[in-house]
Amino acid sequence: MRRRGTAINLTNKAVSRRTMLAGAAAFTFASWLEGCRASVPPHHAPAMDIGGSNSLRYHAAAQQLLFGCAVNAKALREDAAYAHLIRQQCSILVPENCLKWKAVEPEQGRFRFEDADAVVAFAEKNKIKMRGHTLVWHEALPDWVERGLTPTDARAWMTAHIQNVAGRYSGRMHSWDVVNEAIAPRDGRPDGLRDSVWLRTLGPEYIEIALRAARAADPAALLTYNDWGLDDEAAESEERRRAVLTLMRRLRQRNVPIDAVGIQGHLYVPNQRGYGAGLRRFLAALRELDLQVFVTEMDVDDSRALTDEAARDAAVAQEIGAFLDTALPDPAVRAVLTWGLTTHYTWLKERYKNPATRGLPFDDTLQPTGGFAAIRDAFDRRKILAAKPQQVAPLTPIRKWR
Ligand code: 9MR
Repeated sequence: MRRRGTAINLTNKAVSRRTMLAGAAAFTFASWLEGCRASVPPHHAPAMDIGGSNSLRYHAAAQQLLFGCAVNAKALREDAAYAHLIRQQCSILVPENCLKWKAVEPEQGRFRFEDADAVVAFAEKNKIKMRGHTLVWHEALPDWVERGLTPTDARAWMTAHIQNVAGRYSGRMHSWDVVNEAIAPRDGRPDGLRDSVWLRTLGPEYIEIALRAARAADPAALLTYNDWGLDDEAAESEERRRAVLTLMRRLRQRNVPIDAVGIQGHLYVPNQRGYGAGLRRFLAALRELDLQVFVTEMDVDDSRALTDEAARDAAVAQEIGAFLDTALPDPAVRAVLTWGLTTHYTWLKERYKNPATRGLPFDDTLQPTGGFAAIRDAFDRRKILAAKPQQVAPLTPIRKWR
């Protein structure tokens, strides 16, 4: 995303394009390169000013929001430019993979905390908040869990896992994705719950067991239910929202600790469905249940946008703008995280066989994309609704828990 006449941030000082061109003859390319190396980490320096008061974290904070991203632990260790960008842009981080069960407890009782410890230490050193992701999910499970689950073991193993993992970072996490992706109306259950290994072994109560264990392990963390497919106006998204609300109401009725819902926000283009009343009603209903909302994993699959870079940028920007403009006015929304910061490290490339993706705020060379500008502009446009009770769509009748 290049704008005419914007500043070029080469040495952490803003230098106008004209000044740079005028001075270009006065020094050699080699001396210029040397100067850049001394002041900024490798990769290209951004072509627009994105630091300090121009950063996403700053624009988010002005609207009482946190901005952050999923972080790749290995890249954080090895790529100084990436680490620099994270420090500059983020007020909250979530490890993309290293706190998943398979990564953190590959064998029963043997924990690997090195990567997560390093991410948490980085965050604390830089005064960045941390989210944990994720304690109970049907994916990223080690073989020993999948192989051996009996109802007795499942309960004991899940509780021990949560005690060990959430307990290790107790008091240091802003929030935890305690249960991830438990809704799947397509599986045909009346309560909309996914027919997962946890549900089959423990019944719907597994969600409650996990949340209670998480509260005991880390009483300060905001306990979050996190899911995808909750954003647009498609009929299936509305069905998924309804199932989440039904679950949240049951949890409240049963006094189960729950503080927040994570709307993942994996968007795609082109998407004719748009964002509107369904999402707004969902947010209002969550707020009335006294739940906070985090946009936890926003990115845009642009694999079907078979066009050039500028057209992809425009499509991604439009989609992000439309989604955030619908979500951000609700005061329940407290944070926006993207699933990755730069397309240099993203699951989108592999998953959608799309090496040219522009679906994150920064591209492969750490230049801001159309998505960067769209997020920042959407933050600037935020007008928080007065938190008065809203007209909420009737919910699916509450069924018996078991
Ligand atoms: O981006 C993650 C990818 O690297 C992993 O291989 C995958 C399986 O663990 O999970 C991806 O992240 C997912 C997240 O944990 C939950 N919501 C969907 C994300 C994208 O698939």
